[in-house]
Amino acid sequence: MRIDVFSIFPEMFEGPFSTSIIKRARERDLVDIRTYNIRDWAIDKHQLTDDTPYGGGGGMVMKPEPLFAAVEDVRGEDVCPVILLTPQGRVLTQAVAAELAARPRLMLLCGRYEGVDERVREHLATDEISIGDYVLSGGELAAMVVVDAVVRLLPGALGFEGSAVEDSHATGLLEGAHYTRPPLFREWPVPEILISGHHARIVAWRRQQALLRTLERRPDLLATAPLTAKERQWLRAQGYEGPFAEAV
Ligand code: 9D3
Repeated sequence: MRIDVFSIFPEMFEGPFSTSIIKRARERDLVDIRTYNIRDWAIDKHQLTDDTPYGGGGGMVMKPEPLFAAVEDVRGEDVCPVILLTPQGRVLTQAVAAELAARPRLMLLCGRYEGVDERVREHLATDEISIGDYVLSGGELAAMVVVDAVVRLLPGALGFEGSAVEDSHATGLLEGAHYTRPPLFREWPVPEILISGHHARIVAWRRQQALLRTLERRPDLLATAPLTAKERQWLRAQGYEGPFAEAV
């Protein structure tokens, strides 16, 4: 997969894209990530990438010409999603990450200031993504979140960190507790079941813990999680009164 990222602060990406899973995925050639400075396509002598908004109101808006020139140059004859990171986009979920991970090439555009000229949305971007309902200072951190969520889904990207199919958001549930040595830390023991060696019972206990934690913290997830009839019945007994999706 190839990912091109456009920003006026490309140096922001250095640490996250050179560390841990993304670093290893790049070394294994699972992903070719390139960052570009939009300013390199600015035409005027001051290399301006922003300007004042028509109609007034203060703040600055990203100019369309450098963004169009940068994307068109780098894209060449290729057709690929051009994703604008914006608070107005569809919200990133695991399903969106999986959809993007299936594409051979992505382009990510990071806005700054109050936003980008509307013609970028209308005629350059093919998709708009937000990472949630809070205000960031620009699209860069959002682009890093998108890249991280996508790259770890690429086959071969995860090593002993575990399998992406067992991720809490792949089961549709939150995960239960995790423990490691020592078996007794201060006066707090590891649950006896985990030390018992009864693998089938441990699997069942973990599933129950995941269901309980989801019920306590994110009951909204139970509406769409794949659950067996027994699990639904058990959740009802625990007091869950919300909806369930189709049975599995
Ligand atoms: C005054 C209105 N603001 C909208 C809430 C303007 C504004 C604030 C922050 C416009 C852009 C930004 C910068 N944020 C992003 O570019 C951004 C973002 C975000 O702020 N939250 C969640 N996801 C994203 S993706 C890009």
